[in-house]
Order: sequence, then C-alpha cells, then structure tokens
Amino acid sequence: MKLLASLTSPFVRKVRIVMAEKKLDVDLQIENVWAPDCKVQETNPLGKVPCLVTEDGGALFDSRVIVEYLDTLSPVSRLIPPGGRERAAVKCWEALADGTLDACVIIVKEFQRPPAQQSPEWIARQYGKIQAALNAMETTLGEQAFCMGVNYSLADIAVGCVLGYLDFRFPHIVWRDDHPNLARLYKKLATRQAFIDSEPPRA
Ligand code: GSF
Repeated sequence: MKLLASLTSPFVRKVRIVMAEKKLDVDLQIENVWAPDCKVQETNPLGKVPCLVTEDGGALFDSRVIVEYLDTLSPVSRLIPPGGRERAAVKCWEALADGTLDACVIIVKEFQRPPAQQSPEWIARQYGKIQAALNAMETTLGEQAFCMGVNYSLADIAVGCVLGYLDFRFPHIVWRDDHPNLARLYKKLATRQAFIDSEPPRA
C-alpha cells in the first residue's frame, strides 16, 4: 500500500497514526498538493491528500474512508466499534474533529492570500467553530480517560490530531487553560509512539 501524503497535513497524520497503531506497513509518497506540477489529481480527482493506493492499484480517499478500511485489515488494536450507537459516536467524534481541522485549514489558507483579499468575517466565523468544537469536546470528554470512556479509539486519534495541529499552526490559541480535560487527554496521547513518530516537522 502507498499513501500519498504531506507531513504537515493533520488528516494524513490521522491515517498514519491509525496505521502505526494497527502495525500496518505503508510506503509514504510525499506530495506538495499546492505545486502546479502535482500529480495527486491523477489518483484522487479532488487533488487532496491523504489518498491511499491499494495493492490492486485502486485509490481510496478521504481520511475517514481510509481509516475505516484500515481498521478492517487487522484485528490488532480495533479502533472503530463494529456497529450500533458506539460506532456512530466514534464517527461523530471524528466528524467533529475533522470539521474543526477544516476550519483551521481555511484560516491558514485565508492568511496566505494577499491581505486585501482576506475576509475578517470569514476568518472570525472559522475561529468561532474551533472554539465551539473545543468546548463541546471538553464537555463530552469530561473526566473520562478517553473520548469513548475506558477504551482508546479512533475518536482519540482524531481529537489528538486537532490538538496537535493547534499547537503546530495556532500557538496563539491557548486551549489548555480553558480545556483541562483535553489537556489531560493530549498529554497522554502525546506519549504514544504513533503520535511521536507523526509529529509535523518544525522547519
Ligand atoms: C480533507 C483533506 C485535505 O483537506 C480528508 O482527507 O479527510 N476531508 C479530507 N487535505 C489538504 C491538505 S491539509 O490541509 O490537510 C489538501 O490536500 N488540500 C489540497 C486542496 O487542493 O484542497
């Protein structure tokens, strides 16, 4: 299997952590999706990473589809419950985390536009989503060891990727002070080898 990837993408990080937790091997093919000669679109028409190229040459995207597939490949460290309310709850945590990342990426991209073309209202709207999502995660996590209670799952990986991305791209958001439950969770997640090995490069 080959993963079209970027080392700074939080969605790619989620997939890499799932692979590491499940002890699955993959070749990383680093792509710059913003380069004019980037070939990702030949594999994923949306031109986005992550994109998984399977042994039979097929392509899977986006990160939610990829991690769901990966979880079926090995019984090692089941990360998504097989069905029912629990499965939906994990997927909902993931949707909340991914939606938060979407808002983050919009802000990063907006700030790369010429200042005169940036929309302060659009940026403020995204910051509002990030804050509301952090508050919801904090409350739902509560005193539990992990998002789903006692078991580590994809929900923790998805949330961990958000918190890591905030530290990486939004150091001005001091989320730990107002979100002690998330801070406690992230401290624990950050010691896992899969998280350590997928830290974004700080060049
Ligand atoms: C999001 C992937 C994405 O935005 C997923 O896989 O979960 N819902 C998708 N990838 C970005 C890189 S990043 O900011 O993580 C990407 O490849 N953008 C290129 C583009 O043309 O939008």
